[in-house]
Amino acid sequence: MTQMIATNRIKAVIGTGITGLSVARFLAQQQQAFVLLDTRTAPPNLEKIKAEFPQIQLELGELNLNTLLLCDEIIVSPGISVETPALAAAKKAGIPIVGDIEIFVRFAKAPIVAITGSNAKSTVTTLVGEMAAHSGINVAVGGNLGTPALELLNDDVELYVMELSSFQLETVTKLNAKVATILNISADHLDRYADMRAYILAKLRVYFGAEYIVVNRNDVLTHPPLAAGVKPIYFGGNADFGSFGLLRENGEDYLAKNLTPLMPARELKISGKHNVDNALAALALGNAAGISMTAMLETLKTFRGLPHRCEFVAAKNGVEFYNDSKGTNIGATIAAIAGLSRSPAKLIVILGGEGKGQDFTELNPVLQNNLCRLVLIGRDASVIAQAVGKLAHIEFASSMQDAVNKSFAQAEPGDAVLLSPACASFDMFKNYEDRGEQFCSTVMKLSEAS
Ligand code: UMA
Ligand code: ADP
Repeated sequence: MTQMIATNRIKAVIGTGITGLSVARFLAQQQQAFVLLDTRTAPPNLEKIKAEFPQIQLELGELNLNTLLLCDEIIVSPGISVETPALAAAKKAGIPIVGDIEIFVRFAKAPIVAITGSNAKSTVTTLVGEMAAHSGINVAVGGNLGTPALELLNDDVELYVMELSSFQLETVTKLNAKVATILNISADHLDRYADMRAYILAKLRVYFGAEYIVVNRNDVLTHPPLAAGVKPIYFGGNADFGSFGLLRENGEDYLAKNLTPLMPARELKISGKHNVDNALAALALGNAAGISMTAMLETLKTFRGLPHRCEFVAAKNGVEFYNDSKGTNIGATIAAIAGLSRSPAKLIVILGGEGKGQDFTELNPVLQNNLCRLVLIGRDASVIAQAVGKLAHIEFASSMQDAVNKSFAQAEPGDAVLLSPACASFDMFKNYEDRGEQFCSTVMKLSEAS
């Protein structure tokens, strides 16, 4: 510390996860002095940090306000709230608190496509990234998607496509994106935010300083209250001027820009109506970012989506199985049910896990409008049953194998089985990938009647 105080400009980096490590590496490259803190006593990456930065002052456990007060800027990882008492006190004392995204914006030389929302971020970010790459643009894709922002910085990059979480946006002052979007808003992370208002305000920061903004026509919460002179581009709903929407011509639905058909919706390889919205959002973002329309449409005709997001698994005895294990909140599950429902055939939905205190009565309208049967798993199965019990035929299952078997037993040809839990997975599985993989492997083992 003494040595660093001599520089008179010290940064505090909070968190030793993948963001904190990327910030530490970036600061070291800049020859910028820093201290590293993590509230955990046994945080990740300790060995790496000690090997790469042997001189660094590392403080573990409760954040020490005195250390923070010696710094000229605090760079927090997204997983730690700026409301943490020591951080709030440091802020009150006038020390600026930023995140890795703010630092990234200071150094990024290429335009940024900034994508947030409660759901669909990873899908749309990947799609826009693939569209840009297909059109020959040297594109860097990351953020909340996995590769931390500072690891993407490179002077050769021509376009950054960034997935941003509300946690990352909280500490952004001005993103100055070429184009920014909030894809949709539904309840999530209410264990971190005081209420929905605080969550939405964090998301709205994505628009600060944007040249273009893309908003969801059917979700007013994605519209900035005062668009400060920026004309929004809409996606979703019926095609109209100034929008990317659906146009019906000769009995066929087309993805359209303004009132010009671009491609038939049936040529999309991603399933469900919500993925039509995702395709339209990607087109709107890509168009504003200057990606060639031909390349974007070609990408849409081959992009099969990410694993565990309404992914078609197999058909057994005429029953289709879909894995939407990434459906970890009610909003995602509502979209999956609405997108895959096939009345008069049935949709059997495997639902449940750790409910994160969500209000499952919000599922009632979508269950009422679609012919659904539920197979409930996990810790909060009975909470869900209580909330939706009057509206759906319900069975309980003790494992993924049991859930798949019980679903298959009640399915008839033409029906579909959807794993979309609306819950976190940690009560029964390692993570959402493990849950989805167990679903897929059980489905593949189902024997078909001859
Ligand atoms: N933590 C502490 N004390 C600390 C610092 C962190 O307890 O001092 C805890 C956090 O509460 C959290 C965990 O450590 O439980 C990880 O937090 P982190 O900020 O160190 O996370 P990183 O490893 O840097 O990963 C983060 C994102 N994680 C979070 O926002 C929690 C990753 O998104 C992201 O891919 C990565 O940066 C690169 O940008 C993950 C995520 O779950 C996928 N995001 C949430 C979501 O998508 O819903 C927002
Ligand atoms: P995120 O990165 O925001 O979590 P993903 O693309 O990983 O988004 O998808 C997460 C979940 O949201 C999946 O279950 C997926 O089926 C669902 N989903 C995808 N698109 C939409 C949409 N437009 N509206 C609501 N839910 C969606």
